[in-house]
Amino acid sequence: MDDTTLVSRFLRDGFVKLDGAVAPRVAADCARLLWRETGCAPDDPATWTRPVHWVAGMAQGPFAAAPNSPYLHHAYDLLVGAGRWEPRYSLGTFPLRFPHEEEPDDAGWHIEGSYLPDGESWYFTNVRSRGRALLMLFLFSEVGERDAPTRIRVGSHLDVPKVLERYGEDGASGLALAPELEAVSAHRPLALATGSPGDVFLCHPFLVHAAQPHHGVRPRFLAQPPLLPAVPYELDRADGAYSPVEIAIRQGLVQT
Ligand SMILES: O=C(O)CCC(=O)C(=O)O
Repeated sequence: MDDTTLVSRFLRDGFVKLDGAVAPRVAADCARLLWRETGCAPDDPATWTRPVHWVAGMAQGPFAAAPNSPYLHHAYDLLVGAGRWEPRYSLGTFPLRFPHEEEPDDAGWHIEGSYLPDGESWYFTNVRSRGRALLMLFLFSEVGERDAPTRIRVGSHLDVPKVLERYGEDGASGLALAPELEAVSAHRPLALATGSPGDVFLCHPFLVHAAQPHHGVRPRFLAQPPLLPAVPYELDRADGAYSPVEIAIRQGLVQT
């Protein structure tokens, strides 16, 4: 995909899928380490006793390599701006979903929070996406439509800024925002984050998305870490040097 297409799709849809952004051997090593973390056996469904295993941060070599391919660095530069993001040498927050009759309790529409104000227990976000440059989805298993792919509301990143604007710099928690964000983005078409190990979805931090129950047969391995900002996003730049993430927020703020 050329740079212009990548940026225009991101602006329009709120995400862009980069096929093979992580080398196959790196992705396979990540998957092997994740299986070990679950204590489940890949070839023995009898050991898959829970609908979701949450794995926190992983920083072994393959997880340090995965977010740092030249292709991804170039895409971060295009979407966030050169010098405006922090390299990361780990991946975090893996919802590993297993085929299961039990419904998971974490499948609602939402955006991610990224900072924790004093005394709060849920992460917050604000209209400048404080603390988060991008939401990223790294696939570490083959994910078809029946393998509980993440659901995405296409273009919903444009519906969120006006809601967040009302909460000012303080922002609001992902939990408090969820019902309203679900309502304002309900008209958006649905996309599914399907693909192969090593594919990466780079998403606007305001993209409304949701997990879903897994009624298929193949466990679904995914990381959904943030790309962290090196400098805060700005919505009023004297030099007009807005990144695509900022351009989309500004578009959302004037959308009728
Ligand atoms: O598991 C998924 O498909 C997405 C999970 C998610 O969005 C979350 O828990 O924040």
